[in-house]
Amino acid sequence: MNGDQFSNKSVSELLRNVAVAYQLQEGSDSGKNNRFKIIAYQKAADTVEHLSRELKDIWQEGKLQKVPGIGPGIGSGISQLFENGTSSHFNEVLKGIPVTVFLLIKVPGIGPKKAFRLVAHFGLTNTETVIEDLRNLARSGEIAGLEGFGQKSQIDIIEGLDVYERHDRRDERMPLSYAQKIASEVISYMNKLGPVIKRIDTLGSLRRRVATIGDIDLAIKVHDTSYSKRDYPSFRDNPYKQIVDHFLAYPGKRTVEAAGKRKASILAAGNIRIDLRVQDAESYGSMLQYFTGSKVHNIKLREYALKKGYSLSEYGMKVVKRETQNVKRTVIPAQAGIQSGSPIEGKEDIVKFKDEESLYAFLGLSYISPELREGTIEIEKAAINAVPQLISLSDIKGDFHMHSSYDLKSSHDLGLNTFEEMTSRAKELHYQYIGFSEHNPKQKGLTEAEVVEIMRMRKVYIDKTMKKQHLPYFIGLEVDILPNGGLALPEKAFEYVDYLIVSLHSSFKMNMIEMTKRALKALSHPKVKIFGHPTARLLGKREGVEMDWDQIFDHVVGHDQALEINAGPPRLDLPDSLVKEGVEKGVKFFVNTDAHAVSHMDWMINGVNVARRGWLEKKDVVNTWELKDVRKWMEKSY
Ligand code: DGT
Ligand code: CA
Ligand code: CA
Ligand code: ZN
Repeated sequence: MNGDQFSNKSVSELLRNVAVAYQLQEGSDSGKNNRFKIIAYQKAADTVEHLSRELKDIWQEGKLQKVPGIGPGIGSGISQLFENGTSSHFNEVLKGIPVTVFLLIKVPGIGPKKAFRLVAHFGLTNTETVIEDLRNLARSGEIAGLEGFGQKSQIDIIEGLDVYERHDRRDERMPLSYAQKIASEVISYMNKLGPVIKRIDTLGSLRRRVATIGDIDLAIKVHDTSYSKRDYPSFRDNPYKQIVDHFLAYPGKRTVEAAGKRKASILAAGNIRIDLRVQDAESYGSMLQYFTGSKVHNIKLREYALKKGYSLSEYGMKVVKRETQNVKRTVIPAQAGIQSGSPIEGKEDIVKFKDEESLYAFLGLSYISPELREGTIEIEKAAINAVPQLISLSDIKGDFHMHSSYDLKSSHDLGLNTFEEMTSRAKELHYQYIGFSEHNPKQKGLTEAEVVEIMRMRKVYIDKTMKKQHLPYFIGLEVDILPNGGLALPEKAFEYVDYLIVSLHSSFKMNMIEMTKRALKALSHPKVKIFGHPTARLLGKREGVEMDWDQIFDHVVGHDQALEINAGPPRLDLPDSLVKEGVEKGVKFFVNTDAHAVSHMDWMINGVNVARRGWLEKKDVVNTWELKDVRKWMEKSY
């Protein structure tokens, strides 16, 4: 028995486990009427976890019953525990559930029932290794075969384990795409509440589309309460409470961190924090703006507003100087098309905003997309109506980094799907052209002549296959950059491709000068049009290489070459900050997925998010251009 056993944290953990045990009984005879017990134990666990005093001290004073949420049943179990070091009351419920079940449910995406089935089926009873054991099973494909699990569920488990390992255990940030997935689940759950919710938006880093996310922030606009009761008599008096209560009952919730009248925070599995704020329609714009951040943007915006005589808060703007009344009167009518979101003057001289457009317009600024709100020069640009027209997913007309299953004896991995399968997905995505870029044939074991022949045959095959497909295509190839900057492809093979992507796949540890020289040498071949995933970073696993980016920018600008924004979640490379630096120097970009399967072609949105955070417009991204312009650009060589 260790002393920690009686800490608030241990007791709340135990109560949570009892709730899980009741959840596992649901659906069986003994599990009837368990709902109330589950909720009661979860509530008690939340209370105990956040008590400001030790529960044991309270018990010793005989005041256990005074703790809210601890009724006679749970109370007697806790008394037993403190008295005897164990509680027959709780043990009875927990009987027969392997301890590893309670470890597995900490992994996002694995609920009690799934955890129990995995433990039972695979005999996962070693508490030391259960996480590692599950990962190995998932990686070796054994989970997909289990009834009720399948391929998708197996991928979810691998992702969930990754987030558990990095976000929960090591306190690292989680990938945007994962945070977005969790947020979407919460949003669709919240929307079940019906018309009391008018809309839901993300806030914070999630809304700004930062590549990695600390916690998830959500905003809810409550339906206009003044007429909601008339139109929807079923509405309760307090829609805020209704929304917050519904949020606190989210099935994916593990613990409640905080609950207020118009806001609440919960933790989901994997230690993923979700913050929710509820606001009424007339002030929604201010709230959205304030909690979207970033902090630096908000500081700068506040300073900007102050100069115009307003003090900015999450509720609206207050006039701080008399003479600024004039500004207000002249600014509003001058902004065309903002009537719907026009500010409303409140009683206390506070100007409220229904939406962000009217808020920025009120300050004489054009709308600033959340992706730009990092406190660089966005406010200055908005003041002169010069914010960029950011690209969006629908602007993408093709993907130039795709690996098919065509076997050209490459030393890296092939894709899973055929040219036809990838083409057919491209058509569904309304692409107007595509480019194939398998890895180059390996150098060891093949003669130059053999490599050239492989490349010739591939071209013949692609031309023949694509003739029937009616989608314009480019024949590319992803070529390794050798440590000395040479390309892993014989010169004679170059005539069988339209373009080359050059990428770093080895020898990452080089000093900046050497690495820059190496990259510049690789980029010196006229068939090279794209520098693939330029920093070669792997998120959470490998830092990007050191490079003199200014030299790279200058080179590609001068030679009609482009840098890739690799949209694959493991990479997201170039990172947004370098994209922004590059575009300021006139660099062109491709947003590509590096798909090794048809399903990866949906990664494009990740790259578009990076592009938007890097201030890119259509003119900067080659694969948003018309086919004829892409062709012209591809054929340019120096
Ligand atoms: P994250 O969660 O680390 O990925 O980054 P953010 O930007 O989402 O930061 P978070 O969740 O702490 O706060 C959300 C936004 O709310 C943040 O960008 C700025 C804004 N904000 C304004 N005032 C405050 C404040 O007093 N406290 C916090 N936490 N946020 C504030
Ligand atoms: Ca956040
Ligand atoms: Ca937050
Ligand atoms: Zn690739």
